[in-house]
Amino acid sequence: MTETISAFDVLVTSPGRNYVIVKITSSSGLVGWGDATLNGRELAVASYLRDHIGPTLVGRNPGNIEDIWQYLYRGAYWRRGPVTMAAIGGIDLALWDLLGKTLEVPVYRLLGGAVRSRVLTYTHASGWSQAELEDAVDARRAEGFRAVRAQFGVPGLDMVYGITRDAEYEPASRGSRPAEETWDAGAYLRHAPEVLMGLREHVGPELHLLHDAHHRLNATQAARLAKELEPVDLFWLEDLIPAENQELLRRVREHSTTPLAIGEVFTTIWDCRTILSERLVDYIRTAVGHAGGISHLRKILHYAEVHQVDGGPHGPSDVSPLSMAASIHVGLSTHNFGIQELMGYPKLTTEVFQPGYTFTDGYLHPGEASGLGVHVDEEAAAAFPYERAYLPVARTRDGAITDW
Ligand code: KDG
Ligand code: MG
Repeated sequence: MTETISAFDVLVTSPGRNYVIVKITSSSGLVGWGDATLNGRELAVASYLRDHIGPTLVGRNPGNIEDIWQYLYRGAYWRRGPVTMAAIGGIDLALWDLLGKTLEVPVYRLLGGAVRSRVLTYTHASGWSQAELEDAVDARRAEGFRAVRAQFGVPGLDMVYGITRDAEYEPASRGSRPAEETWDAGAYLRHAPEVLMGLREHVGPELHLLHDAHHRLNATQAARLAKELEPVDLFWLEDLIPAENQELLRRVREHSTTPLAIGEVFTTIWDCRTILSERLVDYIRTAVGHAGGISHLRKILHYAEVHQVDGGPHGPSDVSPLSMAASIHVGLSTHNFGIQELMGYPKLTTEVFQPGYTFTDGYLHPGEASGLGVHVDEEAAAAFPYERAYLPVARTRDGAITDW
């Protein structure tokens, strides 16, 4: 007898930070789990799932993953956008997890099998001063990482996104409204080359160094930074300019050979079209959950492969361990997968998510458990109710809001 979807549920939980989890139960009693978390907008996705699209799935064949994807995307009058695509992504992940469990194979085998034995990963290190940054990078190296994203303070500013003196860094802060920071692109541009050159001298040539500008520069500033950072030999320079203006990256490319990465806020293949077809970046950063799930990320990566662009999916703490696992399955089975971000999670998350993927010697492996290989503890999830939290906003010195 053909399997059907017998129940569709959404869990919102906050074990250290907020997550939206999709639960799909099949008529044979198996459960597939997916991640639909959208940092700072979690409840909008939960409502989209619960109130609008979840009820349309009950009774369908959960193995028709591509048809369900097309039904939810093409069948809707209102397409695209982060809420829609995170919701579709959560469902897609849950369906792949369920199919793997039904066939008793890990998801990477359903995607064509392994094309590599392990997936290179990078993590974060930050320090306000040069010495603090070097200590933080050394600590991550000692844990086995071969690639580290380095963020640092800027003289004259009180706060800079991505830097903390706390032991555990979480980009979204709890409270009724976002924190506000001051941003000064000139001060940052004067400081960044010196810090990153110093860091390169400190770590030597082998360690991969990455840096993220969080879309805060204009095209002229971006070209200047990329050019000045060439001697640092970065693995990539990320999110230089606001992502909507993809054509402006042509200016940056004309002036520099520093490898570029962009795309963590893109949600469909159409958002990536210009930068991929013109090879305006070296790495595309779309996240498996935010960009419509495994089914859609694979299409983006295949399109990137045609243009010699590699994948480097987003993996901060707001991409839950379910998305992290899915991304590693995609990484193991997709030829042009370059690197996976692994920021790490607040300690409490392991009470809700017990992932089967492993980290060894700077590389990740998804494991051999059926499906995505992440156990979700529903009782633990219920013990951590949603808490409002936001990413900060930044203003320039005259008080105007800056780009993210
Ligand atoms: O939700 C978005 C943040 O987690 C994001 O700012 C982190 O830029 C980020 C990154 O590269 O991980
Ligand atoms: Mg980033």
